[in-house]
Amino acid sequence: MRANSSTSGSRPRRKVRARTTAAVGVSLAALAAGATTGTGTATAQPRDAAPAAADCSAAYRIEKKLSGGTTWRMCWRYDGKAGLVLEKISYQPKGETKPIRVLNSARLGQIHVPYDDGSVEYDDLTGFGFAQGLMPLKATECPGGTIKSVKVPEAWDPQNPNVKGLCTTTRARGHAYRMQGDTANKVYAAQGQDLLVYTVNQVGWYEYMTEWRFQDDGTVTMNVGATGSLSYDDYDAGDGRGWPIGKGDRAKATSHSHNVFWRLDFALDGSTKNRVEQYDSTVSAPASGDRAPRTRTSVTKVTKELTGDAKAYRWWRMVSATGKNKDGHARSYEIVPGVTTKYPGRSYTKHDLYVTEYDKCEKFATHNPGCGNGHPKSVDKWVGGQALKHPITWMNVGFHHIARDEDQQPMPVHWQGFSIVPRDVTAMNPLTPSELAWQNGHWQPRS
Ligand SMILES: [Cu+2]
Repeated sequence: MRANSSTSGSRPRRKVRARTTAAVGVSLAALAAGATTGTGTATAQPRDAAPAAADCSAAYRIEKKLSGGTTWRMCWRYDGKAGLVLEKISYQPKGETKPIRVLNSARLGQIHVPYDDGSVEYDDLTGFGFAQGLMPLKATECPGGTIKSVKVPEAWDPQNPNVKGLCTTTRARGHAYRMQGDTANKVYAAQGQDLLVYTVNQVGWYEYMTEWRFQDDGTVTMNVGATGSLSYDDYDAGDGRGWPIGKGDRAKATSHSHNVFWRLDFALDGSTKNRVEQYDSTVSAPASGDRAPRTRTSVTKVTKELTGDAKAYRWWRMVSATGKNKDGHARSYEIVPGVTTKYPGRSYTKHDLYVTEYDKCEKFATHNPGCGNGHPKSVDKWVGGQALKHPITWMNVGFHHIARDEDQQPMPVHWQGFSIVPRDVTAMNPLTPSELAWQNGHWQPRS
């Protein structure tokens, strides 16, 4: 089924196009915090499965040992609405004898696109064929990597449901660390390397790149990049406030928002019973006798479903129910929000983070189609005071797109996203060189 634009009445903006048509596009350039860029490449070939990871068949397995000695393993599948879904994601830095499970499942939860003039809004995943718009990638679009064939459910062309559209590759990240040693001629330095997993999905005039970046230091960054082309049908700026694109002042591109949701199902050390904590710090003026202001950090245990708002000096972490690192500290992953413009126009986009108790029918943050009658359709309504035994993390990252002349043509990729960063998953930097492995805690210099 092709994108259904009937909901926009006489002004369809989700233009239906043949899959062979190349799309072009525009978007503001603003790299989301946490995204690291790099240009280096290396081969990412499927390796022989370790027995521990062999819970999906070879065709659906992604496994890569990165140059720093870290191995990421996961399974993938392709959902008829969510598109790429990564499952059973584990991280094994050098020095760990077995993979450490991080996530049970990681996927998009919605791309919500409301237009500023109030004429229309889109739920791209659940309503406009995001998954069916999977684009085939050429080898040059997956440099140094492997492109897997994806069978698209409910493909628009049922005779040809297979699309070579899933790229796995590696990319250089630049310095992982640098440290001057005790002697002037000894420098400890390493270049980081990331595993990248991505697809491109066309929705109307836009193409969305869904990128998952698994770093050799344990960080995972998920980004959606909007590219393709500004919507041809959206140069009317019905509110008179769009941005003029092209000569003079006639063709005003209508401004709009892209509100992207991710759904993460953590399973640290293999258990979904993760604990949620929120940290807040307050800074107070110097007390008499102090030379500087004081900062106090406090933790709030989040035991019930949460509606969270990012702000300075606030962060959250998911804590393992069972696992500790070699220092005896509970393993956890910190949630690091990216740059966002929170859209206040809908109840579900009013907050940055939602943590809900697992319910198997709750798959999409808005316009959720899977639950029965009477069950609310959006994530904000699922936060209802239930105790968290199996918390599901929903992150909302918004971008207000006021088009600019540079958005044509094609539209430069605009990224939005966030990261999860290991906190005490290993006892030291997972990339620590062996000569420094003894320098843990309040160590004494050796003479
Ligand atoms: Cu846009």
